[in-house]
Amino acid sequence: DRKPVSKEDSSLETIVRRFQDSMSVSKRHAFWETQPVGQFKDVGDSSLREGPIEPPTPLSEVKPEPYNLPSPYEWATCDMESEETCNEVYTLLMNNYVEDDENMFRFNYSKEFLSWALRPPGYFKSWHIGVRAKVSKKLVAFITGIPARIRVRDEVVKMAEINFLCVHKKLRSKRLAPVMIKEVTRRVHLENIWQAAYTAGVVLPTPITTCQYWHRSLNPKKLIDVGFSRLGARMTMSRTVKLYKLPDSPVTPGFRKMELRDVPAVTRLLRNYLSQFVVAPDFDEDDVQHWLLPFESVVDSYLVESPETHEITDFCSFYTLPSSILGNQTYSTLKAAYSYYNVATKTPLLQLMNDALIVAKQKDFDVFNALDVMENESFLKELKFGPGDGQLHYYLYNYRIRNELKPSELGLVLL
Ligand code: MYA
Repeated sequence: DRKPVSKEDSSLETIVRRFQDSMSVSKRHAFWETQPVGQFKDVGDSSLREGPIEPPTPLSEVKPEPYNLPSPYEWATCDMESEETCNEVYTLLMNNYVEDDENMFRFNYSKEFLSWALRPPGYFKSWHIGVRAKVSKKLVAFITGIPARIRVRDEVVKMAEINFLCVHKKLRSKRLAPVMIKEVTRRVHLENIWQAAYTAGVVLPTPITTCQYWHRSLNPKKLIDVGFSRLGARMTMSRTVKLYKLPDSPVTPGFRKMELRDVPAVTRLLRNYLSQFVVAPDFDEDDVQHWLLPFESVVDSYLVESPETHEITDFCSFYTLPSSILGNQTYSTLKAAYSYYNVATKTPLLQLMNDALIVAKQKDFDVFNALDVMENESFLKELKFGPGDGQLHYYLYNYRIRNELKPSELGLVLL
C-alpha cells in the first residue's frame, strides 16, 4: 500500500508481487469503487469520453463541515510556516511514511524539503491536513494537496497534487485513509477545483500509466553494504567500483548552476519541451522559480549556456530525498538524488545526464534515481542505471483518460 522506496531488483519477491498486482484488477475496492476515478470494469470501453467524470457541483452544495473522525481524533490544519508543526510532520513521516517491500529503507524527507514541497505559489494552508489525538495532541496522520495546472493533451486543468498520505503504524487498517482522502477532496472542492493527480506504489482503480524506477550507483560499496544492491555475477568489489567511476567534473562547456536570472529562459525551454507529452505540468515563471531554482539540499538545477551565443540550450535537475536505512550498524542514511525535469536541445541528453551524475557524485549522493518517464529510457541503460524493484502508478481523480499511457508519454514528476 505504498509508493515504493525502490532498490535494485534482484528478487523472486518482485516476480511474486508483479503477479499479485496483475491479479489485483479483480480485487474489490470498497472505497475507490465509490469515487469518480476510472473503474477497472470500464477499462477498454471506448464509448467513454475523455475528460471530467463528474461535473463540478455548485459550491453551496459542498459539505461545509469536516467529515467525522473516530472520536479519539480531531482534524488539525498544519501550518507549514511554523517550525514546530513542520517538526511534527517531519517526525510522523520519518517514522511512518513509505518503505520498500522488505522494510529495509524508509523515505526521510527533510524539513526544508517538506516546507518547499508544500508551499508553492498560490498554496492553500487548508490543504495541509493533520489528524491529532484529542487528548495528547500528538499528530497521528497527514495528507496534503497543493495546487497545480496540469495539461492533459490540449486542455490545461486546475488540479490538486495529493501527496504525503500517512497514517501512524499503530492506526493502520482502520479505514482512516478513506476519511482523509474525502476530507482533502472536500477542501479542494471548496477552492472550486475538481480534479487531482497523485502517485502510489499500490494498484488502485485505475492507473493512467505505470512507471519503473531505475538506479545509478554512485557509491556502489555503500549500496552493497546496506543491501540496496548486490554484487553482480562474476563481479568483485573493485571491478564494481571501477565500473561506476565518473569523471571529477562535468564535461560540457558552459555547464553551470541555474541562477535567478535564468528563470525566463528556463521557463521557455521547459514549456516548449513539455508540450510534447500527453500529461505534463503547465509551468509559468513563478512555478519555475519555485520548483527549479536551486535550493540547498532540496533541489539542484544546472543548465548549459552556449559559450559563444550565451543562449540557454539545455537544462537538468534533481531533488534530494534521503532514505533512512533500517537496522544497519554502520550507516543510517542513504543519500539519493531523484531525476526531476531535463531538457536537451543542443547537448546530447546522454551527455547532459552524465554531467548530472557527475555533479551528484561531487555532492556525495550514493545513488541517482530516475523513472522511465519522458525521454529517460534513452539514457538509462547506457549510463549504467539498473531497473529497480519499485513500480510507481500515476493516477488522476475525476478525469478519464481513454487508454493507458506509455511512461514516455508522461511529462510529470511528483515529489
Ligand atoms: S502515496 C503514499 C502513501 N503513503 C504510504 O504508503 C505511507 C505508509 N502507509 C500508510 O501510511 C498507510 O498504509 C496508508 C493507508 C495511509 C497509505 N493511495 O485506512 P485504511 C486505500 C490511495 O484502512 P491504511 C500518496 O501519498 C486502500 O486501497 N488509497 O488503510 C498519494 C483502501 O481502499 P479500498 C490508498 O493502510 C495519496 C483504503 O485506502 C492508498 O491504514 C493519494 C484502506 O484504508 C494510497 N497510497 O492507510 C490519495 N493506500 O478499500 C488519493 C491505501 O477502496 C487522492 N489506500 O481499496 C485522491 C484525490 C483526492 C483529491 C480530489 C480533489 C478533487
